[in-house]
Amino acid sequence: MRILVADDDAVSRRLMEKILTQSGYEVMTVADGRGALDALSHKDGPRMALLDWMMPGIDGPEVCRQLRARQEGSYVYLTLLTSRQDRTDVIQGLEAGADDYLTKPCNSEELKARLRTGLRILMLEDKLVEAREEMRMRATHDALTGLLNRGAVLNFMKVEMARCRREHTPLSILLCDVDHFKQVNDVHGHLVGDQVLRELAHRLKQAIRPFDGVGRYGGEEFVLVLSGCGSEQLRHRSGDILDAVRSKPIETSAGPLHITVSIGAFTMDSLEWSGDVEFPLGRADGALYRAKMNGRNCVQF
Ligand code: GH3
Ligand code: MG
Ligand code: MG
Ligand code: MG
Repeated sequence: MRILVADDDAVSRRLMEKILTQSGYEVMTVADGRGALDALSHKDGPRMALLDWMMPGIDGPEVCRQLRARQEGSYVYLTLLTSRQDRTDVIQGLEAGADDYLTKPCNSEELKARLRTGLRILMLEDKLVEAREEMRMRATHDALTGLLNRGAVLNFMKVEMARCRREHTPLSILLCDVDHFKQVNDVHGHLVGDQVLRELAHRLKQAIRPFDGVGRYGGEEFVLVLSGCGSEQLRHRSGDILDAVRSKPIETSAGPLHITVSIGAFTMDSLEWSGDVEFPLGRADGALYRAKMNGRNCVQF
């Protein structure tokens, strides 16, 4: 674990460095609050810091205050070091955002024990961040395919529609439905059906650009949002998507399966449409119906 020591007194700095290095910490030292803020604001900066209270310029509590005010970055465990023993100071320090404080000269065993507490808190903090991220992923992604789920892709579509309207650029949406998918399930079973959906999702994701969106709309239906894609471009791009699916069979535990999709596409070139997603989805759905009627494995606009 890396730790930052900020102290304007060179002797204190060296003493701390010695104690901490002996306990296995990788120590970084700075002589003032500005240096501490710079080091701790860095993306890969230390996650623990011992901050002298009194330093010229920015003092220890002010470092705490400024660090806590920032929105980004990982949590840093902050310990203030003070030679003062006044209780109001301690309260001030903690209110400024310090996690702990120690009075100088400090006992090296106490220092180590308190830093171990800090390490435990950082571990809990990391677990919390991880759990929060996983919850966010689960709320917005489909468990089977890993694509955006219905709610999230419709939300993406709404945001893109607003942006394209603002910037006067076109936007295309595609509804993509697997042809005769029920047969895959009926003949080979649901697990094989699931394998097909997963690979299909992968191919669709590969076929779009990083700033486009793709999500699972329902069962074996996907929705793609192609930002900046007008009707001319859409002809090529939707053909590419058909090809991405059908160009080679999908490997499953029941052997390779030749899968095709039908696509209903709709482009919003005009600025006249209202902002809701229902209208373009309805139009794409109508086009998808025509694609199915037309014999499947094709795009209709
Ligand atoms: P069409 O070409 O007209 O679209 O025919 P289809 O058989 O694909 O259409 P239909 O709507 O009759 O069947 C869709 C099937 O997709 C039925 C449903 O059991 C299956 N399905 C939906 N979600 C999943 C899933 O998550 N896994 C699997 N294996 N099958 C699913
Ligand atoms: Mg000092
Ligand atoms: Mg369907
Ligand atoms: Mg289908």
